[in-house]
Amino acid sequence: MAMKNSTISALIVFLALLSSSHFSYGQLRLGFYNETCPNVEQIVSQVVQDAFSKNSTLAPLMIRLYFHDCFSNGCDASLLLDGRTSEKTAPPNLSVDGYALIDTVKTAVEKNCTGVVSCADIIALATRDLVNLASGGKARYEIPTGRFDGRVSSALLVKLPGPEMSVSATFKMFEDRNFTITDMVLLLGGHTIGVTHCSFIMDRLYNFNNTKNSDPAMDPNLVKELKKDCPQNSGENKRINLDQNVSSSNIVDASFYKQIKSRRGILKIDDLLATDAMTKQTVTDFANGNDFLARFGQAMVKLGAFGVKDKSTGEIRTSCRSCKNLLCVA
Ligand code: HEM
Ligand SMILES: *[C@@H]1O[C@H](CO)[C@@H](O)[C@H](O)[C@H]1NC(C)=O
Ligand SMILES: *[C@@H]1O[C@H](CO)[C@@H](O)[C@H](O)[C@H]1NC(C)=O
Ligand SMILES: *[C@@H]1O[C@H](CO)[C@@H](O)[C@H](O)[C@H]1NC(C)=O
Ligand SMILES: *[C@@H]1O[C@H](CO)[C@@H](O)[C@H](O)[C@H]1NC(C)=O
Ligand SMILES: *[C@@H]1O[C@H](CO)[C@@H](O)[C@H](O)[C@H]1NC(C)=O
Ligand SMILES: *[C@@H]1O[C@H](CO)[C@@H](O)[C@H](O)[C@H]1NC(C)=O
Ligand SMILES: CC(=O)N[C@H]1CO[C@H](CO)[C@@H](O)[C@@H]1O
Repeated sequence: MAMKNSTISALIVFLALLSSSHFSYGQLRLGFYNETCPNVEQIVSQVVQDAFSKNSTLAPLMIRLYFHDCFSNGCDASLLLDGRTSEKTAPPNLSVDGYALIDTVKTAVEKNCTGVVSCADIIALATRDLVNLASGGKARYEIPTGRFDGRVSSALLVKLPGPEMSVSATFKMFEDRNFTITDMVLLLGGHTIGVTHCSFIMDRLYNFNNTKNSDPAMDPNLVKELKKDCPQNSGENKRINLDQNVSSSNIVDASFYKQIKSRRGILKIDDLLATDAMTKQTVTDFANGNDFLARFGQAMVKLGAFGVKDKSTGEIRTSCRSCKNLLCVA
């Protein structure tokens, strides 16, 4: 029962397509709600645009919320669940916010089509729209939908990298989730917008590696400036821009990579990215443009496909803050 060569090659092409589409999207589809909620993307973008015009800090907040939700146990809106020991009560949740915007979007979507659209998809769409708005319309990407909402949310399951981990230890966590080193460099480009609190960099300013000195890897002029904003023993915990280019601190663009190459990275991991042998060439490439905005969008799409729940492992919540399933753990 010999197959013709042409049949075999057609089969190979078919299998390759099947596995590549599986790798990129799994169950997710562009326009998953075409039939069941045709206006969903329009509704999300309307609500998000109104909110952003009043409060642009929603952009960095939501980008970080998306990362934390996806990276820890998959993009399943488990971070949104309220509960005494749910995911949002874990220490790294410090200053994660944007929950109220998701509630507003969910209410608007439910009004139009009830019980159809998952909270996990709302996060992915709202994040996409905010990246677009915060880039002045230059970083628009299509994102597939079809996620279901998780039924498990536990602070004990939260696994996120810390800001003082090495590049290789951080990469281990990305690799475990099938992300490449380039994906990691692109996604850390999320630090082109938003802030950190002084508490995350006090050691770099005052007692790096127990030397009682500042981190020699940081531009000494920047150390001087930051010491003014983050004085020792002040009891304050101010916000510091992650992208130290004053003209683009709140803009999604490639300037973050230029800053970290000039020893002006704020978090230690940002600084290490520019000097570690595994990542420095990629950082240089993105600092020089290299289509960063388009590639950042594709990395966000890939992040959004991680750990997605399906009909049997997830649900469509009515309120993003509470499970429907009685067996839900939150
Ligand atoms: C890989 C290791 C990462 C580490 C260790 C890390 C760590 C941090 C820390 C410590 C902060 C400051 C939090 C605060 O003081 O309130 C922060 C902020 C932020 N992170 Fe990351 N992050 C990482 C990756 C990412 C990724 C992949 C994204 C998005 C794609 C992202 C997006 C953000 C954004 C937008 C902010 C600013 C939030 C705001 O302004 O409210 N981070 N990150
Ligand atoms: C939804 O509609 C868009 C635009 O017509 C199309 O590209 C996409 O493939 C459709 N998706 C599904 C799942 O039908
Ligand atoms: C913007 O929204 C965030 C999240 O809801 C909130 O913490 C912050 O206070 C708001 N800022 C302004 C200026 O309203
Ligand atoms: C959903 O919204 C669209 C346009 O915004 C509108 O035409 C449609 O009637 C709405 N459907 C429901 C059930 O509210
Ligand atoms: C990563 O990819 C491999 C090979 O395709 C697959 O077996 C594994 O389940 C994936 N891991 C995760 C966490 O998605
Ligand atoms: C921190 O100090 C330890 C021991 O003194 C040393 O081995 C290590 O290289 C230092 N790390 C950095 C980043 O300077
Ligand atoms: C700062 O940001 C602007 C865009 O707003 C960009 O043109 C410039 O190259 C950036 N400079 C550095 C040194 O990052
Ligand atoms: C919003 C929220 O749930 N914040 C919690 C973050 O985690 C700390 C403990 O690590 C809680 O005290 C906060 O309530």
